[in-house]
Amino acid sequence: MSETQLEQDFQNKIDSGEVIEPKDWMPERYRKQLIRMMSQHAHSEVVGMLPEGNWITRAPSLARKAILLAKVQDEAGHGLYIYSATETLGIDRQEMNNQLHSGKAKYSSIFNYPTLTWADMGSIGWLVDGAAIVNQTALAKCSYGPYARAMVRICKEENFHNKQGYQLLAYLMRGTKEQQEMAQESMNRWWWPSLMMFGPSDTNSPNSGELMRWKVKLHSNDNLRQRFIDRTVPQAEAIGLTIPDPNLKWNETTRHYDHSDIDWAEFQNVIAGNGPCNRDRIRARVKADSDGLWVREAAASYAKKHFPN
Ligand code: FAQ
Repeated sequence: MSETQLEQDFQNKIDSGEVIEPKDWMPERYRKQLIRMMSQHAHSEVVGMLPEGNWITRAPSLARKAILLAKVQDEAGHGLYIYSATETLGIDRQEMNNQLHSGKAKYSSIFNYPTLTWADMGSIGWLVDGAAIVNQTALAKCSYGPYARAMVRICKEENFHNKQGYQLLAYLMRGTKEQQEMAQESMNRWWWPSLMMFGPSDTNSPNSGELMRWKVKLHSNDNLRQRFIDRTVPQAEAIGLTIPDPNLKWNETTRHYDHSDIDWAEFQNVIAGNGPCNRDRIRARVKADSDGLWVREAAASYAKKHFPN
């Protein structure tokens, strides 16, 4: 069968809602795009452990420490599921890690911001996991089977993360004036970077057209961003937090919130490697990779000896 015919059959399968599995024929470009997007997603989960890990030893109670530990551990698991799903496309984990360390592969811009106060643990859970859920609920229906299946479990866990973050902030908002101010100050810093998680605006998103045609992405960046805003504003209002956007206003005609423009220069600067924590994040990952080398070598040697086939 000619390449053109194979591509046509592939597109027909996608259009009719069939799921693509690792052994199915797929265009090389589909495979490459999935590796790019999924490996970046896996890296985000693992790099995303760093800003929260920063607060484990300083959690204000044993219960909060246990919740935070469980959350950070969940993120490691999410990284593992997505790395494994990406490996079904013919790339191994070390190669993905090398791409992260060299800067060839990106990870989410959001994790280049520092966690300065305890309230940031609430903002990450509520806003960052909240944004991740909106994006990943759609990805759970994407055309590539292993990615979609990984998303189902991840979304369940992210819902727990989201709720604990919201509850943390709600608790602070019922506390002293200082606690309320800490929560609001944290919200002020995390709101705009959370909106940037959805990627550039649709008119500036080079990968969206292809990914939507292949039903990897089911909705555009702006569409998902708007969904996140619409569901988050009433939540903020319910606990007395103010969204740091003077132009935020419910629009009766569109039935969505209008909002100010996003600072795209800041977004581009962060994804180009110049955010407040980019260098620290990569340094930490490179160190973890080299510190863990002996463990990987020992495991490989054990496996070779005891499970030769
Ligand atoms: N940060 O053409 P598009 C989480 C890049 S998981 C950095 O629109 P695309 C869980 C993009 O890669 C969060 N780079 O790209 C958690 C591309 O560059 P490239 C991660 C970004 O792929 C919570 C260029 O800009 N989630 O938070 C970003 O169609 C708490 C052009 O952009 C996922 O990865 C960004 N925000 O759409 C963990 C979900 N946005 O690669 C710990 C899966 C764009 O050509 C604690 N990914 N870029 O050099 C996606 O849905 C998509 O890949 C988008 C980007 C929407 C992120």
